[in-house]
Amino acid sequence: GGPETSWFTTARFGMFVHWGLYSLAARHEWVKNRERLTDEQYQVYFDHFDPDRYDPAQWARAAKAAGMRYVVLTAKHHDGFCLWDSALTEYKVTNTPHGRDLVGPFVEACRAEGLKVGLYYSLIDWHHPSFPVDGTHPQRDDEAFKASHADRDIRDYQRYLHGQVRELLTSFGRVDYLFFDFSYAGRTWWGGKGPDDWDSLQLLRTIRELQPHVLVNDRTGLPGDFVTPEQYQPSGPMTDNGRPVLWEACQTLNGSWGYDRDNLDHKSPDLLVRMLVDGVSKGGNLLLNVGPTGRGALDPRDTAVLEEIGRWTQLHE
Ligand code: FUL
Repeated sequence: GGPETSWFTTARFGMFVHWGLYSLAARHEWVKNRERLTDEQYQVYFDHFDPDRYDPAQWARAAKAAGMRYVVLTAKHHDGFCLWDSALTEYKVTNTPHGRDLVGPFVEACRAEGLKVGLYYSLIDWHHPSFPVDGTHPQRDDEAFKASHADRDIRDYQRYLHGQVRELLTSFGRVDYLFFDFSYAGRTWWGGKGPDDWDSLQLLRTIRELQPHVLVNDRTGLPGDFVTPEQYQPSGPMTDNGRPVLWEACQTLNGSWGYDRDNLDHKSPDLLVRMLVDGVSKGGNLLLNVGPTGRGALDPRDTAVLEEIGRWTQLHE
């Protein structure tokens, strides 16, 4: 058969993990864009990336105890840094001081706790030499940079992205879920990109061929297996042309996806439980985010909230 949806519709609750070089900067995963950092300025995080407290078994236990049934890890976010030993780039964890793949141990830890495995892959890439300098790019206002990189060909990048997705689906065993991020075709002022830019049609074909059961989200610019309202709660069951669709709201704990050290704006466990119940009552899932530190540890403020939520979900298991 095709995409396997039954686990997803009974799971209801999952953990999103945003983790990468930006976790060391500790001020939002869009820091490279927001502060218009150059590759050279951003390199400091690569040179110091050595997550000595990375313990995916602890992440998995925390997710399980909170009542979550799946975990989704950012294998690559918009900054282009890869958490696995990709053969297609040097911009990867195995070339940092840490020197070891992070995705494999993550997958094993989830499996050991009986959790489904999801991977996030950013279509946007602020490091790849062929990714056009569009309105999301950190150097978007640097006219000289733009002029000297005007010949970037997204088809080169397309080959890279397709190759990397193939790696993710052939190196770590079964993957249950893929979250691509994102098409922005409507946003012309960003130099909007859509399915032709990513060759999403071929991408989805490759995915179906390699792992037919995997669920794919709706951000490749083509319809996927589920839709992904971000940081809002839909007002009712979600539909597409009048037909019900699978959906999953993704929500932050404090408005930031990446570790944001000085952000004290956590949602309360009470509010989060209400959001979970609200979504489930409308037929949806909640993918709740945590942002581990640059050293790989869960933020104690996040784990405290997860433990509280767990006290509620355990009553209702
Ligand atoms: C957005 C991204 O730009 C954010 O950084 C985050 O990953 C969120 C889940 O999706 O579109």
